[in-house]
Amino acid sequence: MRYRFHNYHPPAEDLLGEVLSGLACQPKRLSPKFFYDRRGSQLFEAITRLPEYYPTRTEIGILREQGGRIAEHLGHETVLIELGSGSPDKIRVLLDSLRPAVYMPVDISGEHLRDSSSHIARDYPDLQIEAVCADYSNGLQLPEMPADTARAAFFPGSSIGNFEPAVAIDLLRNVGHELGPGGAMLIGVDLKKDFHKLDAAYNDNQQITEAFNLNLLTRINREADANFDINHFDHLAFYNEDEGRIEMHLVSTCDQEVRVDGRRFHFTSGETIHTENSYKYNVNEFHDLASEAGYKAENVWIDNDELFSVHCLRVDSLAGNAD
Ligand code: AVI
Repeated sequence: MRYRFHNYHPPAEDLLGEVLSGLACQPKRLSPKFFYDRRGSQLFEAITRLPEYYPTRTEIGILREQGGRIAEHLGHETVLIELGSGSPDKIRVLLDSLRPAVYMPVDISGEHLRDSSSHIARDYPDLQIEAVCADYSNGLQLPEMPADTARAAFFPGSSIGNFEPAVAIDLLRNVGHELGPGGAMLIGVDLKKDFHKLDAAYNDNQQITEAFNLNLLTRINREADANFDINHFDHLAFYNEDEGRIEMHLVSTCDQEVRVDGRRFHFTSGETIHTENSYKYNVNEFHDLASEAGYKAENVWIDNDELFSVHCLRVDSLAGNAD
């Protein structure tokens, strides 16, 4: 069997519990991991093709250009673990240059994972695929893999930027434990840059990012028995210079009360739900973060316009906690 699907997806109560506690916080917040139901994953794919959203095509350009060098670092015939099976074009570039023995995409959205990995299975019939539906932000649980096959991780799209730096360090450390000493990680990280360029990437003219942000409420209505009226919330995204991050929020456009699973939450006009952070790092800042997580920085590739970076990290010291 060349294709297997492993379902470690958290039960629905996890969503409900996290939504209830997030809305009880002051300021209110919701985790960005809940963006990715089937519709949210489709909207995110549409975002990656927007003219304003430079990260995806820039990262793919780097992967294409540096395929040979990347393979020298990551090696061939590995178990290639992809965290967040985001853009189908990206992984194809990497599969072509790395030719891994096993491809293991890990994604929180089961529907999206099934769709994308079955397309890969069709186009790469000799590749063993072990698709894992899991929330990797809560510790990485992976199926058994052959002990004698080297492991490499691919963490594309600057998804690491969606975690608070301290959480990002824990996450990278956990992945390091799965890779083992000497294991390699290829990770895409969005760079700090002129804030107009950043603002535009999260406030696109076609308002796809707005639809992506609002879809979170539609999902909660469906899966947590809630009654958000999406006509009474606006998309807000801006670069917070002090924190070095894009923030996304949903702004209540009036005083209103929303019911979630029988509980009532009051919103004043202008009050926001903080839905996402997207941290941006210059190269040195990211090297410091990787080193705190137990990795040595081996190489970094940057596009000519200095928009995006792709780092090769090597597991150096496994000290610290693993979940
Ligand atoms: C998945 N993640 C890296 C995207 C980002 O840029 O932070 C999610 C996104 N949010 C709005 N647009 C894209």
